This record gives sequence, C-alpha cells and structure tokens, in this order.
Amino acid sequence: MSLSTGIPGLVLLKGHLDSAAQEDFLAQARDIARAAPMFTPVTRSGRMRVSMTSAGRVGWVADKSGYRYAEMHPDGRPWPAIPQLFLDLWQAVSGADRAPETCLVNYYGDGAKMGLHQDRNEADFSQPVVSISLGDTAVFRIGGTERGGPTRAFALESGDVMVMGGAARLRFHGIDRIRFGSSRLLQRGGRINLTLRVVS
Ligand code: MD3
Ligand code: FE
Repeated sequence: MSLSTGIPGLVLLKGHLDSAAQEDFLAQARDIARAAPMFTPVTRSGRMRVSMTSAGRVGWVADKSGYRYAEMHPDGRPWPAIPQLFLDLWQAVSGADRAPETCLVNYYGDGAKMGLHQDRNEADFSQPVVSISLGDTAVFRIGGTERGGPTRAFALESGDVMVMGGAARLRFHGIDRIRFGSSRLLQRGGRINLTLRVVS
C-alpha cells in the first residue's frame, strides 16, 4: 500500500514487506552484523544510543572528528556486500538509475532515539534514500530543510518501506522514540532500520 505522506518526494509503502519477507531481510541484516560487528560511535556529543554497521563499498562511520563514509569498518576490514535481496528492493521501489553503494544498518534498543538531522554526506542529492523498518514501531519525525521549522511525526512499523527522494531528500528527520516491545519480529525487542543510499 503506497501512502501519500503529504510531503513531496516522501513515499511511505505501508506494510510493503509481509512477515516472511521481514524474516528474510532480518536474516540478511544479521549476516551483515556477523561480518561487520555493530558499534556505537562516540562523537563530539557523546556516545550514540543507536548501534550501527554497514554493507557495501563504503560504510558510515562517526567519531570525534565528524561523520563520513569509509571503505573500512573500524576494525580495519572491508564491509560485506549489500545482499541481493536489498538490491532487488531498491530496484523495485527507488526509481533511481544507479545502484546503492551502501546499506546502513541501525539498531534501536529500549530508549534509543536519533535527533533531528539532515543526510548531507552523499555527493548527489538527486539520488533517493530507501529505508526499511524491521521490529518495534518507531515514531519518525520530519521537518523542513531548515532547522527549527514545523515538524510532523508518524509511525514506522515493521515491514514499512519509505523512499525519500526529490524535495524530501534534504529535510531534517529523526526518530523520537521506539515503542519497545510492540513487535515480535526481534526476540529481544528493538528496531532495525536499513537505509540504502548512493554515496558518490
Ligand atoms: C528523510 N535513520 O540513518 S530512516 C539515518 O530510522 C536515519 O534509522 C532513521 O535518519 C532510522 O540517517 C530514519 C528514514 C530516513 C532516512 C533518510 C532520510 C528518512 C529520511 C533522508 C531525507 C529525508
Ligand atoms: Fe538520516
């Protein structure tokens, strides 16, 4: 089901993945985390509440010197490949003419949140970002392209897929909170978000 969010360029594919597909995506995310262990970056503002890892040619890393894409995991090894299942989803929903170069895997445990931010570390803002939600429901918040403007919030549930393109690509967005225990996909609770992006 494709829902218009009222925000140009932001498409919410509500319930795009059925429970069997969610299990398949989860198994692939676990394989990524086995090859490239999850970590919680320590930035200038402290240790992040969200743990993360990546697949692809590059992965997202953060430390006290800032945020960037890097060719190696902090352990010095290259990132695993993006699973074909994820590439197929990108092909089906993104409308992009390029393949994604990275998949960020974010894990939100009880109490984790992500402050409002813009995604500006990619070279080509005409390329969309595709996000896949697995596990507990998140309260997602999105504003405008300037900090401090009006914002709206809506729920992202397990199996929802969101495509952020065009005018939506540079909007501020974040995760207010997780409704911990709202899904049974992850046995120990929490939420996994997968974001696929073109970086260069
Ligand atoms: C809207 N992650 O990793 S995904 C991020 O649920 C990030 O983990 C959140 O924001 C999460 O950078 C939200 C949805 C998302 C991703 C990128 C966007 C929404 C976006 C870029 C522009 C506008
Ligand atoms: Fe983001």
